[in-house]
Amino acid sequence: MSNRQPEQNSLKPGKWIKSTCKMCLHSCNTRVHITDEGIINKIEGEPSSPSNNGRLCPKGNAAIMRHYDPTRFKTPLRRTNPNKGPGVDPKWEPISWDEAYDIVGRELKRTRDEDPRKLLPAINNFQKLFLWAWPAAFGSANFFSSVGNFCGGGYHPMNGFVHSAFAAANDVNYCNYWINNGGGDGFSSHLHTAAQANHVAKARIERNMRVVTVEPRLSIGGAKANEWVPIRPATDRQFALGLCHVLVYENLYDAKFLKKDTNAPYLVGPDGYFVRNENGDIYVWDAKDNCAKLWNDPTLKDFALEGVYEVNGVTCRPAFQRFKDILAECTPEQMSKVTTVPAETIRRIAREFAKAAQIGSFIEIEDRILPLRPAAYNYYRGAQGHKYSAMANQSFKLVNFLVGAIDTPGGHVGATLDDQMVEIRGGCGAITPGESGMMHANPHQLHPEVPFSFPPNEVHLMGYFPIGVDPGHLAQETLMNPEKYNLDYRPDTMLLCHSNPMWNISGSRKEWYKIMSGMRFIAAIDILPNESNEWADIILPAHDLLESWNMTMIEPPHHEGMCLRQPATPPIYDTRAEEEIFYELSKRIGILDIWNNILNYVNGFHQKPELLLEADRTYTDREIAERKGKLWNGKDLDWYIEHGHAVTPRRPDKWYRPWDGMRLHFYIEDILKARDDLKQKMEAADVPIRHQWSWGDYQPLPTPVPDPVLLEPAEYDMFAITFKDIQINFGESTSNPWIKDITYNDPVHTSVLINTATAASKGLQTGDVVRIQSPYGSIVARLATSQGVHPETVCVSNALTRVAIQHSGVRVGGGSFNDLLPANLENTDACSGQPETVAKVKLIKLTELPPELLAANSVYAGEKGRMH
Ligand SMILES: Nc1nc2c(c(=O)[nH]1)N[C@H]1C(S)=C(S)[C@@H](COP(=O)(O)OP(=O)(O)OC[C@H]3O[C@@H](n4cnc5c(=O)[nH]c(N)nc54)[C@H](O)[C@@H]3O)O[C@H]1N2
Ligand SMILES: Nc1nc2c(c(=O)[nH]1)N[C@H]1C(S)=C(S)[C@@H](COP(=O)(O)OP(=O)(O)OC[C@H]3O[C@@H](n4cnc5c(=O)[nH]c(N)nc54)[C@H](O)[C@@H]3O)O[C@H]1N2
Ligand code: SF4
Ligand SMILES: [Mo]
Repeated sequence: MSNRQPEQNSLKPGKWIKSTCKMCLHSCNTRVHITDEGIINKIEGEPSSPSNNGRLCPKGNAAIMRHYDPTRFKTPLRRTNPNKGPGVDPKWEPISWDEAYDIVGRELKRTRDEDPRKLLPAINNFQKLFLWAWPAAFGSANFFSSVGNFCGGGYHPMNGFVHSAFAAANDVNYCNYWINNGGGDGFSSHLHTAAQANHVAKARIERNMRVVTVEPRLSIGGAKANEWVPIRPATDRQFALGLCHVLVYENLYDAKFLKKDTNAPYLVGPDGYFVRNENGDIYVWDAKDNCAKLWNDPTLKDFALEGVYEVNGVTCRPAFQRFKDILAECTPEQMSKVTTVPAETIRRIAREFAKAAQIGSFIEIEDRILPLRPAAYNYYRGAQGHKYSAMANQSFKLVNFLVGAIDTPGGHVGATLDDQMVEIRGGCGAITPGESGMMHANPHQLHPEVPFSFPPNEVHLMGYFPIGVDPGHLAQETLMNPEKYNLDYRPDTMLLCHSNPMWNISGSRKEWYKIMSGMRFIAAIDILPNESNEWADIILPAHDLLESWNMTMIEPPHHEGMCLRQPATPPIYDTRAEEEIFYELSKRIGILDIWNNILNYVNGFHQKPELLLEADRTYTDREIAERKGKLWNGKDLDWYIEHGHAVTPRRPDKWYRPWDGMRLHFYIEDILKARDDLKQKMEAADVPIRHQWSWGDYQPLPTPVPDPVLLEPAEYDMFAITFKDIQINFGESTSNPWIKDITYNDPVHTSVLINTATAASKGLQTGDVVRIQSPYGSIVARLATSQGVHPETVCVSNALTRVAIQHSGVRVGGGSFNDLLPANLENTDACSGQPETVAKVKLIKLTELPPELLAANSVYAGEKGRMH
């Protein structure tokens, strides 16, 4: 099956070129057929790629329809309508590039001269991570987006702590028992979907790998799983702690691994810090000699994991015992009350998982004898996107820790963001030794820590999140209450590139619109109209993926190597490459040298002097791409043009236990250090907001404390959740005719789904129109019922969440899902910056669709009175 070769099924004569998809942030290798007339008429998966193996998802094929989308931005545009608002026609007027650059360069320079912090940037192209660094060259550490934070606020720092990696995934090569908790991995979304779906399917066919999907909704992954476990939203941490309880209290854990490869035996004092000698070395307890010893004492006979001891007058216990104490309150029965998952199911899954993990087994791979642990707990956005996100992430990791399945064949394995950066730069993702035998923890996977400042330099308060991912949504909180946060400046300029914050950030649209209205100047680099760039003063139109150059690292987990994007046609409109636009703006603002310097650093070019960018020159997308390719394997662009990619299976030494000989952080003392360091800085600067800071969010081990969303008033008796799907990229690709065709004929994407019995108990039925009301906002939708939904859940597809914009192809839904979510401190993890992404809601039946939803481009258009 995997050897199937794509066939030339195009009738017209032409040629194939090799390239890389970017209809989502992943990077499937493609081949593109271009007719002799220069028309792109087919895109297929590139068969030589071991990653996606000649396969694509529906979005990949549909890139053609976006390329030829008549609504694409075709020239630079200037707004002529001074009135701005959602859905308000900017009355664009085409202008020349010279004029556009003059205006944007002048306005950005003015802002920078006044105060660079006045710039709110939203630059989100995942295949060109180096562009994310441009605001640093400008002098602004603001971040006006939710990218990386809505999905991975706690996820990325926790992967940094545990694996020194950006992400993580189960090892499909050996795993036999795959728990999928709130993530579409291998089925519909997350890490390299189209590739991973193929590998997961093969593992199931060839090895009978069992898949257990834990989700409030019968997702694609749930429907295809061996077992679907419906769970109450925002209670995944409690489910994982229930599993941990069983693994620990039934002695189903890998004691050898915990003693030898983790800090689980390290002794912790009552303040949560490790007990150290005067040199800072950490104590453990020798269970044989019954005395305290330093962690590296050569006479150590057996590391105690349990017990309470006294060392130098301090009462202490091993980190493992601390966790066991927490777990005493996490019996399956107790966790069942929170999660609604039956206690016997939690118990059974824990036992099955431990059995499948084959604790004590080994496998030889490339002359290394490695522990084999073919069972792993995988999770993502849905499971971790909650207030106590750092704790949630750690609880999922601990399920893997307990059976020894961290970075082992078959287990849960760290995935780096870009191997190029890891190897060359020695930066994020690098594995280096830390103190007392532990691996150095590396929570900063996207950019270096933003220094603390008071008054705060960043409107999203990044300096107050020493181990978090930029909480862009907090800009609403601070800009609406600037005195409370002592903001000593007001941003008035926005630069958007490949980002749609008016769609992607949580919080009230009304408030966001006020913030947008307050901008003196907005420029947007984009290819299509969206909810955010319709507020722009100037549009700088970019090439699309079929007419530009790029070089990007293949998405993890199982492969590595660079992927080339090359133009299939010359640009069909008067557009420019993003690289060129940023260079031209840098030149005009006077930061060209800083920008080249930063590019050298973030791309690792300084490692090979011949690749270094000169300070006073501009470079094309092609030149940057060529350098990145050379840095990886020394091959020039011609080689990549011929081969398309340098993708190979991931080297096992990078993939399995790259930290061998160091101990992993089972217990994360660094979180307490970060808390106390921040506390001390806030005290010293007398930051008033410190009294409202949720210091309790910083925990070295997870607890079962309920997330605030669970404590909303009882009248909000259901949970609204949102989700991605294989054919849609956020809500974005729903303007594409091929995608629309498969999306808007599927009740999952034309109506919100609730459980059949719940509907009956509320006197609701399929076809009814409801207002979905949270304590923070509301949306309107048509209902459909299904047994594949947890009884308390309302499922809102991203395809229903677009709001009125200047793109005739976008079908609007009944409002922005993110209006239902709070953008406040109470619902943001003070440790990681993660916002809550589910909302408590109540359903209010309406007698008919509001008139605006009967408009021609609404999902519901023409559906008045229609029943599904
Ligand atoms: N096809 C496709 N692939 C993508 C993307 C895309 O838009 N489309 N986006 C990319 C990006 S940036 C990201 S961050 C990843 C995201 O990848 P995922 O994490 O897989 O994406 P989501 O669909 O947001 O969330 C996963 C699931 O969580 C469920 N869910 C919601 N709330 C809860 C909850 O409280 N508990 C549990 N257990 N489940 C819950 C939803 O039903 C959903 O099916 O995907 C990446 N890949
Ligand atoms: N309700 C809800 N909100 C969410 C999510 C959700 O699932 N539901 N997911 C969250 C997550 S995980 C993330 S990461 C964010 C994502 O949020 P965004 O990054 O804003 O999402 P996208 O829609 O992928 O991209 C934004 C815009 O990029 C433009 N674009 C596309 N291709 C190109 C290109 O080649 N060049 C340029 N210059 N522009 C291009 C398109 O106009 C698109 O509207 O949203 C978050 N917010
Ligand atoms: S998963 Fe689909 S859209 Fe994303 S890169 Fe692969 S083929 Fe393209
Ligand atoms: Mo994301």
